[in-house]
Parts: sequence; C-alpha cells; structure tokens
Amino acid sequence: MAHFEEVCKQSDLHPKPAGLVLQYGTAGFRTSANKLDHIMFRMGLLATLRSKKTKATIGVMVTASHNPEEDNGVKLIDPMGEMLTSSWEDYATQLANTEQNELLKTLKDIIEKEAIDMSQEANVYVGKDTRRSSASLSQAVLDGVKALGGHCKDYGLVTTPQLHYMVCCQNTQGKYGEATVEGYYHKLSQAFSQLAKNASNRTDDQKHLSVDGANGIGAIKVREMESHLRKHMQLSVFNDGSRGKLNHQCGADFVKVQQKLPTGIKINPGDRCCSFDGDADRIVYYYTDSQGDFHLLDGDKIATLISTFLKELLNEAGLDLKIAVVQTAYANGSSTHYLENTMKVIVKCTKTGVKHLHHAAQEFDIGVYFEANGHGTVLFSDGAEEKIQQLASDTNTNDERKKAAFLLQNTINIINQTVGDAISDMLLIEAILAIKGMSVQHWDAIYSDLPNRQLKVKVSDRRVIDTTDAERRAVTPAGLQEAIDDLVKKYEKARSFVRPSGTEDVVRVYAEADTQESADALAHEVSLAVYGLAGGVGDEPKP
Ligand code: G16
Repeated sequence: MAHFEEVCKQSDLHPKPAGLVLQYGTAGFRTSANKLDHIMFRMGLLATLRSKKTKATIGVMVTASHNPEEDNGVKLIDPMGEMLTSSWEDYATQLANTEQNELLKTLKDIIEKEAIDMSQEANVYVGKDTRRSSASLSQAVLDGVKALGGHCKDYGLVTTPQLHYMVCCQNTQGKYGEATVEGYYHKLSQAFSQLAKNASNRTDDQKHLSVDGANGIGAIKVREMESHLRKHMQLSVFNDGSRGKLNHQCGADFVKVQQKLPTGIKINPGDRCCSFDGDADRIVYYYTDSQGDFHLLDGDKIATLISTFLKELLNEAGLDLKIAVVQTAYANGSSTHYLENTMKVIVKCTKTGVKHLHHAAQEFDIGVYFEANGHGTVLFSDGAEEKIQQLASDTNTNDERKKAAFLLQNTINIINQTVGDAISDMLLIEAILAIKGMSVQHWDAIYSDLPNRQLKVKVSDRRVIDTTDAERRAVTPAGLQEAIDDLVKKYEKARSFVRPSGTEDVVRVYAEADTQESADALAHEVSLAVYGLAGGVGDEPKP
C-alpha cells in the first residue's frame, strides 16, 4: 500500500501533459526530450514490475540513439539482455498514455493481469547517453523505480550495448562476464588479443582505424578502452563530442543514409574508417579511393564478412552447425544474392527492429543478424557453444581443427550476444581483417552493392501506412502498392518499399536499381506517391 501512495506522490512530480499520446516504437519511446519526463518515471515503474515478474534484473537505457540531440527516448532491457518482450510493449504504451488520475488503476491492472507478487524484490539497472536531457530523464526513471520500492544501480554514462551486457552478466550470475564497464573491456580486449595473435605481422598503417564517434557516448567509451587494445590496434577518434553536436552530420546513420563521409574526420584515400551512432549500437565502415570516391561497407557487408569467417572456421573445425544470416527489407539485393547463391547460407528476412532479427537468429545454431544500417550481432546456441568448447579442449584433435575451435571460442567471447554493439563489432571486424590479411578494399570487393537511395517523407499520420511481407509491401493506403509496383517496372534490377518509421515522425522510402540515377529517380517518384496517397504535409518531395 505504502508504495502506491509513494507512486501517487512521485507521479505528481512527473506529470503527464494531458492528451499527449505516444507509441512504443521500433526501440521503445522516442520523441522530443521535453515530452518525456512522465514516460521515464512510468518506465521506471514498469521496469520494477517486470523485474518482480521475472525475478531478475531489468535494464532501462535513456537514449534516442541516432535521433538529433533535441530528442530522447528509452529502451527497456529484458533479463538475458534482449529487448523487452513484445507482450509487455502494450503495457508500456498503456502506462505511457494513461492520464494522471488513472495511473494507479492502470498499474494495478497490469499487476493483476500478470499476477505479480509485489513482495518480490526488484532490481533495475539504469544507463544514459550524453544528451543534455539524459541526466534529468534518467533521474525520473530512478524515481519511478524507487517509488515502487525497487533497488536500482545507476551506471551513468554507458553505451546501450554495455547496459544490455551488464543486465545479462548479472542475471547469469557472472557466467556471461563481470557486470562492470571494466569487466566488459577486459573480456572483449582479451578475446581481441587472442584473435589478433593469429594475424601475420602488420604495419602500423594496417593496424590503424579512424573512428567517428558521432559526438556521443561511443567516442568516450572507445577512448576508455584504447589502452587495452594498443598492442594490436591504433585508433584515431574523431567527433568525440568535444566540439560538434551529437549525430549532426556525422555518425553511422548520417554516413549510411547520405552515403558520404561524416564532417569532422580527416583521412587519406584508402584509410579504413568506421562510424558509430549516438548510443554505439550501430557501426558502418567506409573509405575513399584515389579518385576521392566514397565506398560504404554497411551492415550487409559486415554480415557477409562475419558469416564467411565463421563458415570457414566451422569447415576447418569439422563442425556441422547450421549457420544463417538474418536481414531486413533494407538489405541490398546484391548481398542477399551473394549470401544465398555464392556462400550458400540460409537467409531470412524480418521486419525492421533488432528484436525481430534477434528472435529469428535464435532459431539457428549460429545466427548472424545485421540491419543494413549497421545494427547487428551473432548469436550462438548453447549447443553450438558446447560443441566448440568440447573441440577446443579435446586432446585428440589435430592442430588445424583445434586452432579453428580456439578462434571460434574467442569469436564467441568478443561478441556481445545481447544486442548489436559498435565496439564489439568493430573489434571482431578488425580481428577478421587482421587474421585474413584483408584490406578494406578486398573486403569491399566481395560483391558490389546495387545503387540505392533512402528518403524520408513527412505525412500527417504515418500510421495510415500498414505493411506486410516483412515490410516489403504496403497494404494501406489503397493504391499505394500498385503505384510502387508500376514505378518499379520502369527500371532495371529495381526494388522499392515504404514503411512508417518507429523512431522518427516520417515515412521511410527505400529504392535500389541498376544505376544511381535510376535508384534516385525511383526513390523520388515513390516519395511523390507516398506524399500524394498517404497525406503528405509541407512541400512536395524534390528530386
Ligand atoms: C533503432 C532500432 C533499429 C532500427 C532503427 C530505425 O535503432 O533498434 O532496429 O533499424 O531504430 O528504425 P525505424 O526505421 O523504425 O525508425 P537505433 O540505433 O536508432 O536505436
């Protein structure tokens, strides 16, 4: 009872603006920071209930990831470090939108429906990114947890994947690792050193990587980790937050969508570079050639590099494990073609959002999942991990098989299996390139991307667009899919789809075709169709 009184009292300090309605999106709630105080308090309450229900530690990360500095958001983390289970997303939306005087009733409804034992202890881990608004918003989360009598541990400034990692470490009683930032650095850097030892001698240039930190938390964390990596890697960190604005003309989303270099980075032709996003859960690589042309290696190329490496190791180890790659509709057609026809791996397509990819990847012994935007990781089933460990410790195994098993073991350790992690992915990619003696240009040449373009269209209500077939076809509004089909027919090797974003108030348009001109023209024509048929607002999209 006392807790409910406290909830009422505290809730008055975090009031909901009457009439404001927000939806739990692709990765939690996300909008202008000034609309989020009550959401954060209420997500503190929800995380406490979820902890009581699961009898495990739950995470709450305050971040708006790739969105502009003015926005903020919140991601909830389930016991194994994965995204909040979808059945609880509805509770999150209910709690977020219930008016002030109804809050207690909504809370009690959830407790009743889920039969939550309120005497059960609750533990919530909280982290935040570097946005100005994140300090007060994470305090609102802590207030919510405390109001319901939960215990909290405030990790302060951490990357999103670091918080996911902490939650998993805690709930596996340390089996996954130590639930500290130092423990994370130690585990990943140890595995990186073990892998990098297998590389032949490399020059300082070959060990060098330029990192665009998006002026966010990733820059701070990669700097903290640098001393652990020095022997095998030399880092230059740009956009470290000392001057520029978060995600502004930099970071993984900017580089991927604009297909150009971020501002604030100084590189020479051929230099290997990567960009993180605002909370360091995405990474893309790139370089410029001697002509000054920009070359992007996105999530699809990363998935290809990693799955090729793993497949080769499985062959060398003589292990018969089923490996698959999970992508979304944004995956470049060339990547899917290469994976299916040349590499002969199973490819699955899911809706956008790591929660969907993660679940699909869990169906295989080894599931490599990456969104084209650079968000991804690799999942190993318990059975696969066991077979690899057994082989690595088998005294009768020959040297080649043992070496492959040892590399697989360290690959497992370097990967943050809870969620896409820019730092962990970067270390794995650097290790693979080093072991294979591969330059970024060689990696890029594995296959050629089909030219593509992504655009955004503003409409009065993006929910008028409903999709099916893993977001590849629009069901509503009437006539939109037919219009897209007609436009696509005009171009060679063309494909296009539209979907409402779950993190920004826009409709996203994707198009690919045989030439950049065609991809650009198709994307523009489809944008016009969206604008005309789905209630476009503001100026008509320009070519
Ligand atoms: C989040 C999700 C990603 C998704 C991205 C864009 O990333 O975790 O899975 O691809 O949003 O989603 P949408 O197209 O629906 O806006 P992040 O890095 O922004 O948290």
